Amino acid sequence: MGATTYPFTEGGYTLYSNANCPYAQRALRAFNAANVPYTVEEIDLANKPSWYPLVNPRGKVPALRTPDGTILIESLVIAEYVADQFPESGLLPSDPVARAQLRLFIEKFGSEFTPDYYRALTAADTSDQDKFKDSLAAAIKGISAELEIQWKRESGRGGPFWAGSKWTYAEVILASFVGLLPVLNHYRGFVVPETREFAAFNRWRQAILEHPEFLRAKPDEDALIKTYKKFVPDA
Ligand SMILES: N[C@@H](CCC(=O)N[C@@H](CS)C(=O)NCC(=O)O)C(=O)O
Repeated sequence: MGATTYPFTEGGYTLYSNANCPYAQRALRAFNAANVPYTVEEIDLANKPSWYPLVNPRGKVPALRTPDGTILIESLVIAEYVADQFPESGLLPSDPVARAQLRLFIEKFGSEFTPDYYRALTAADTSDQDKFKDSLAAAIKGISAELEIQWKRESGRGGPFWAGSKWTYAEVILASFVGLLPVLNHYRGFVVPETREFAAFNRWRQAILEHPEFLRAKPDEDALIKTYKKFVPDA
C-alpha cells in the first residue's frame, strides 16, 4: 500500500528540497531573503521517499507546504508566493514597470543562459559542445548588456545587483545558475571572458558569489560536480 501521510512542521512552512538542486535553492533563498523561518525536508532524488508523491505528484523539488496545509510546487511560483505573502521583504518592486523589467530579465536568463548551459554540458560531440559554449557566451553578453541598462535606471542605479545595492528577487531566482558556472568549467573548460562586453555580468556574478545570502544556501562545489556527472555523457 502507498504512503498515506508525509512529514511536515505543524503551523510552519515546510520546504521539500535538495541541497544540490538550483531550483530548490530559489525557494530557500526566497525564504532566507524574506527572513521567514521554515524547516527543510531533504529529498534524496535518487531514492525518493514513498510519501513524496503525496506532496508533489510530479516528483520534483522544490515543493512547499504552507502553515494552512496548502501545497505549492514550481520554484518560480514558490518564490513569487513568498514575495507576495511578505511584501515588507521588498523582494519584488512595487512599481509595475520595474516588475515587468525584472520579469523580462528573468525570462531572458531562463530562455538563453539555462538551455545553452545544459546543452554545453550534456552534448556528447565536441563540435556541439563548442557550438553551445559559444551560444552561452553570446547569451551572457546579452545579459551583461541588460545589466548595464538596468544600472542606469532608477530601480537599479549603480548595481552591482539587479536592484542596485540590494540582493532581491533577481538574485534569489538566478544566483543558483550563476553558481553552476564552476561545474561547466570543470567538465567543459568554460570561462566567462574578462573583456568589456562581459564586465557587467562579471561584476554581478562576483557580487553574488560574495553575498551572505548566496553563501547561506551554497552547495558544496565538489558535491555539485559529482551530482552533474550523470548529465555528462563523456565523464
Ligand atoms: N520547473 C521546476 C524544475 C524543478 C526540477 O527540475 N527539480 C529537479 C532537481 S534540480 C528534480 O526534482 N528532479 C527529480 C525528478 O525529476 O525526478 C521548478 O522550477 O521547480
